[in-house]
Amino acid sequence: MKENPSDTIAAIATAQGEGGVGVIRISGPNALEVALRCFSVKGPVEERRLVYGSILGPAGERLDVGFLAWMPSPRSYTGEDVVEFHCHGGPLLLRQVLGAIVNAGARPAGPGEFTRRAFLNGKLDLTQAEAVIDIIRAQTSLSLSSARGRLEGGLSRKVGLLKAPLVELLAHMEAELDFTEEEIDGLPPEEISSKLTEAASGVKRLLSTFAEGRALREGLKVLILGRPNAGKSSLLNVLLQEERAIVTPMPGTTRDVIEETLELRGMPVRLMDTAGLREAADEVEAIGVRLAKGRVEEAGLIIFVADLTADFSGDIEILSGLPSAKTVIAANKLDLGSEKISEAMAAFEGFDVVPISATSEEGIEPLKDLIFEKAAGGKAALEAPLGELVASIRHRDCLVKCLEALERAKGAVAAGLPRELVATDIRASIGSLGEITGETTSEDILDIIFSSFCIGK
Ligand SMILES: Nc1nc2c(ncn2[C@@H]2O[C@H](COP(=O)(O)OP(=O)(O)OP(=O)(O)O)[C@@H](O)[C@H]2O)c(=O)[nH]1
Ligand SMILES: [Mg+2]
Repeated sequence: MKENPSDTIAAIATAQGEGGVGVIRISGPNALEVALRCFSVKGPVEERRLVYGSILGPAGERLDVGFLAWMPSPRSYTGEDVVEFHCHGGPLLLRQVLGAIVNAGARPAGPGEFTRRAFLNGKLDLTQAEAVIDIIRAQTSLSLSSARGRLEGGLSRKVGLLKAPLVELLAHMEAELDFTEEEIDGLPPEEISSKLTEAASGVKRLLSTFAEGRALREGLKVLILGRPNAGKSSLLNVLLQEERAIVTPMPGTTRDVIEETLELRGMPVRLMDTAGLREAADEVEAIGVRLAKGRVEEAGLIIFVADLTADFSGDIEILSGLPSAKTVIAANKLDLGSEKISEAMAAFEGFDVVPISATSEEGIEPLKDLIFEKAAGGKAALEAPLGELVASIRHRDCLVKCLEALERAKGAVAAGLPRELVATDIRASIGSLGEITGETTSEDILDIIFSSFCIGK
């Protein structure tokens, strides 16, 4: 995007569609001048107060009556002069008002341009700017809390804490490079190594929050698999608390992939019920089985439903082809087959197994706990505050790059390489942390981030 801070930009800030009130936002050096060309008001326009008046079209005709709010730089969302019009929330009306504002000298804003300006003017760092869109898109209470915590600077603070000791270490080493040995005490290699190890374990701890952060931000895809008649559709219905999928005593009931979303312990979950896995009896079923298997890769978690009243050998065969790290087993029909639990536990050794009954609903709550825990990457990972979770692939990749640079630095110290080389790697690790908060982020990356925003934000 051609970012020119001398442009004054404008966009409809409220959602598309009909609403009680619609807000149009103008930002840039000429915001007030542009606004007053299409707003007639009797009294003075005071800053940070709503003033009532008429909104005028290009020929001076009245388009609407409403309020104008003036927020002069730097105390505004973007840090620039900002003016808002609050008028009736009709889509056509709002387009006409925006047209009048553009006619008066503003340029229509691109996606995320207001937030991009807020970032460039230092009102928000990059993780906070990214959190703005996460707040808008949040579907569940935990997702929202996590985004809110990031907007409040939770993740940035965490990254800052990782960075500070590295900056200190680098400063010391650079001083060593500038002075002779008599003038300054050099750090012993063991001390540099131990500082690097400490930093690396901090980065690893932060990285371990990615599974939960991502699941909260993007939603977790949960695939229900199992042999015909095991009770997959019954489990889907119980989790949704509605009769969504057809359940019959006949094996081969479900043919298509049935997808539904639900909130599980505050986490957004996309559940996929599938056709039972077996040598299909007809072509439709065969397609269903293929579709089910095709979803394994994209699933964040697999619930494999086994039937406690049936023989487990078929299950074991299918399970051998599934990724065990992301598979949990729901041993179903507990109401009929409780005496076979220990047999099931032995047969499914190496997997997490929860005995359940989709009919009596016994075991469903423990199953939900396990799904949540697995999605978050284990119990320990769940302890991090929601606002400090690593939630996006961009953040994860920066941390991985940081870790690689720290490992290189450690290797260089161990190999007795010159301090300049160690310093270069430490500098790179600091740079990767800086990319997370946007201190060292290229224009291209900013383009990618802000292009995913809506216009008007
Ligand atoms: N007693 C008992 N019956 C169950 C339980 N869960 C499912 N059933 C019964 O098992 C039969 C099959 O259930 P479904 O949910 O249709 O099984 P499915 O795995 O979706 O089957 P397909 O779609 O054919 O692969 C139905 O008659 C259900 O009522 C359970 O926990 N206890
Ligand atoms: Mg089914």
